[in-house]
Amino acid sequence: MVENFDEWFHDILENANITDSRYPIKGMAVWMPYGFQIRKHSMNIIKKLLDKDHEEVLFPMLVPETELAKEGIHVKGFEDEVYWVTQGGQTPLNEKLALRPTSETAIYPMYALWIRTHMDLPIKYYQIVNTFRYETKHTRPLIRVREITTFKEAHTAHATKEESDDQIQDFIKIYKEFFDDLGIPYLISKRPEWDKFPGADYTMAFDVIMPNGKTLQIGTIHNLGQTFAKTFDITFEDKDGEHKLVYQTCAGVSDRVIASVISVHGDDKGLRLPPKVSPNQVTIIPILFKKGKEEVLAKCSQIKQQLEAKGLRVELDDRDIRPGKKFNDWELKGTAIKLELGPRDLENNITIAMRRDEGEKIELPLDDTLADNVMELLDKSQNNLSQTAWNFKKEHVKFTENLDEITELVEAGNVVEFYWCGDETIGKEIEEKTGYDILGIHGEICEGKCIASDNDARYIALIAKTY
Ligand code: PR8
Repeated sequence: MVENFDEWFHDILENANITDSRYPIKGMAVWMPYGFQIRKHSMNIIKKLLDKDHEEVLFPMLVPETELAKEGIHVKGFEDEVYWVTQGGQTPLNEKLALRPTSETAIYPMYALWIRTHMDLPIKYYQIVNTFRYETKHTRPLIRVREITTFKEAHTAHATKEESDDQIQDFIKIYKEFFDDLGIPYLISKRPEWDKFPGADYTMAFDVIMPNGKTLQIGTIHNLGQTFAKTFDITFEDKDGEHKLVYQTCAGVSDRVIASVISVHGDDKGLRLPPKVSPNQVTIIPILFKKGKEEVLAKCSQIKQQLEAKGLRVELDDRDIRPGKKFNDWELKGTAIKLELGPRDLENNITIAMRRDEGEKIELPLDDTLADNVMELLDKSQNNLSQTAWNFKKEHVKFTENLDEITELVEAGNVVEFYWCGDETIGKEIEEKTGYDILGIHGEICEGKCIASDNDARYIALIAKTY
C-alpha cells in the first residue's frame, strides 16, 4: 500500500463506495452512500465541538465582485481560483458574482452592520457549506477538490487582540479534540510568512503525515488581526465611548480530513475505520445452513436490537451469499467489529467477535453482557488505531543539523525537523535547495545554529514533501 499509495487511495474510494469521481467536471465528485455516512459522522463530531461556544449560520453562496475585491491581499491570494457567475438566464448581470472560495468577504460586510458596541462582541459564528476553488495544482478526490464539500468555516470578532489570540488557542483545542476522535495524529505549526492565509497576520496549521510520507494540511486557523476590519469598516463603541476596530479570526476544515482517516488507518485489505466515524460499528454475519437457519437469523436480529438499544450502529448482513465474501466486503469497508454466528455458536450460546484493527477473534457469551463486551472492544479498537497512527507519526519525524541530509530523510518518507533563524530569504533558499516546503515553526529554542546560515537559530522548523 505504501509503495503505490496513490493507486491504493484511488481504488479504495471506488471499491468501498465512498466517492465516484466520474462526474464530468474535474475536481468535483459524488459522495456515495457509504462515504456519505463517514462524512456525516465526522461532521457531527466537529459540529458538536463548535456548538459548545459558537453559533451556526448560513450565508449565501454568491459574493458580489465589489465585496470580493475590497480586501487587496485577500483577493490577490484567490484571484486565479474564483469561479464567476456572469449571467442570469440570457441576461448579463450588472455585477459579476463570485462563487465563494471562502466566505470572509460574504460575512464581514454583514458583521459591519451587526456590530455596534462592545456588548455585541465577541461574535463567534460558523457555517458548513460548499466552497469553490478553481485549484491550479493537480486535483485529487477528497484531497484537492474544486468544489470543497462540507467546508466548516468559523469566523469570530473580538474587542481586543488578546481575546483574538485566545480564540486561536480555543480553535487549536477544538481541532485537537476533533482529530483525536478520528485517531489522526497531527503536527501543529505556525506557517511561514510566505505561506499564510491571504490577509492573515498569522496562520496555525494542522498537518498529517500520509503513508507515503507526504504531509496533508487538514485544518487551518488564522489570526486576521484588523486587516479585514479596516477594509470592511467593522468597528464598535468601547466602554469608554471610543470607536475601535475589531480583531478577527477564522478557522476551517474540510472533507480532506476524511482522506486522512482513510489513508492513515487503511491497510492492504481496505479501510480500518475508527468506531467513532464507522458507518457500521458492528456487522453481524450469520453463518447459515439449511438446518437451523431461522433460529440463527432470529438470534442475529435479536443481537442487533440489543446492541442498537445501547446506541451502537449495527448492520445485519443477511445477504444470500457466501460468508467468506461477506467477510471480505466488511474488511474492505472497515467495519470495526464483525460478529459471526452459526448454528453451533447458537447451541453454545456464544458469538465470535473479530476486531478489524488487529484481526484477533474472541468468543463472547450471548447474554446481557454482550453489549458491554462489544463496547469494550470498540474502545480498544478506537484506541489501538489511534495509538498505531501516533506511533507511525513519531517514527517519521526526524531531526537533522545537516542541510544535505534533509533530502535523504524526506525521500525515505519522513518529515524533517531542523533549526532555523526565521529569516525569510534563508527559508526560501532552504525550500529551493531541497525542493520541499517548510511547513512552519513548531517550537522555539535559545541555543543552536541555523541549518543554512551563520545566524543563531530561533526556531525548530518542519520541512516535508506536501500534497
Ligand atoms: C480558509 N477561511 O479558507 P484555508 N480541497 C479540499 N480541502 C481544501 C481545499 C481543497 N481544494 N482547500 C483548502 N482545503 C479560512 C478558514 C474560512 C476558514 C481545506 O482557510 O484556505 C484545508 O484542509 O486554509 C485547509 O486547511 C482548510 O480547508 C481551510 O482552508
